[in-house]
Amino acid sequence: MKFLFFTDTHLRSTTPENRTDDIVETMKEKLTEVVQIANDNKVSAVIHGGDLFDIPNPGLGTMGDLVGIFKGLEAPMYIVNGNHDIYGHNIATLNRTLLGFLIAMGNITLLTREPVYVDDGNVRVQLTGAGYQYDIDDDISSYVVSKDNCDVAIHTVHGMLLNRAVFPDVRYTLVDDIKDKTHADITLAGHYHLGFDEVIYNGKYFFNPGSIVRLSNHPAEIKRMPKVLLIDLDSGIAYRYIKLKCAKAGPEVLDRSKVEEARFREEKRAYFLQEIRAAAGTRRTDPYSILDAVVKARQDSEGLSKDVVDEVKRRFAEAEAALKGGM
Ligand SMILES: [Mn+2]
Repeated sequence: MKFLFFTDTHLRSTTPENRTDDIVETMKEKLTEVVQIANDNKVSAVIHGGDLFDIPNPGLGTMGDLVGIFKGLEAPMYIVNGNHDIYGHNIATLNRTLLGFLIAMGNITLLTREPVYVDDGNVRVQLTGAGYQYDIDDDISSYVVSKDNCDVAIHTVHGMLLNRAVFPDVRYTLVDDIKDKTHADITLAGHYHLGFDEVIYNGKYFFNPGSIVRLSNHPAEIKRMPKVLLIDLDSGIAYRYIKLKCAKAGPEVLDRSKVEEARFREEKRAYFLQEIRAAAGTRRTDPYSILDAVVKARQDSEGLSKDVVDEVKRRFAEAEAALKGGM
């Protein structure tokens, strides 16, 4: 029985400044190739590691064209939500997002701690998952699952799982922290776009093949080629990475000359304001408690300093004024 894993597609309608291609066309090609790989290998299920979308509610026209490509899949698709799929890093908002809508419609199945079983009569596989939530890396609980009534347990998470400590300022979880605790035979992670080389420990496997789209022009992203992971469970655990043939070399699609710190900050600010507006739209009565929740989520996940928080609050006041103006 085979499974295909890919992650962090960040489907979006607009091309980031630092990319020289048309990202929607590029994504169509990539998703088409992923569907082809899944069908050619006759996988039993496709698993997405989260951040299917770049924002919780992207434009339906473009997204219809992109998500529609998954109709070509001959196997069911499973997913965990990423931080970009939800509002304010809060999993409780999932039902208000496009991903939540697709799950409600039955197009994609959300993986949770409640196991789903895939059984071909030869191998019985348990699937569980933990989507992104602002406190996911506060402790290891989201990464640890039990294994019941199956041959192989696969657990999928969207969190900062790393094979070694690379970030001083960001919360993360190391494979070393969970490898003795989890009973999953295979742990699949999304979130960290660069991915890491698989870790194999006492018959347990830990993977993050990296995002299939290179959104930043970080030097490591320019070198990296997007890939998916094919897992074969017919006799033991075998796997191989498949590089996407349609993916162009980094220097062809990523433009270093447009590295502009200010522009990056502007994108982050626009994204933040969008979250505020969306939250204010449904809980209009108390925007400041929404602000506090969003800021706290960001503080927890990104370790924001007080200066940054104060600046956020100042900009919130501006945004609120704009909202009252009917923007
Ligand atoms: Mn992501």
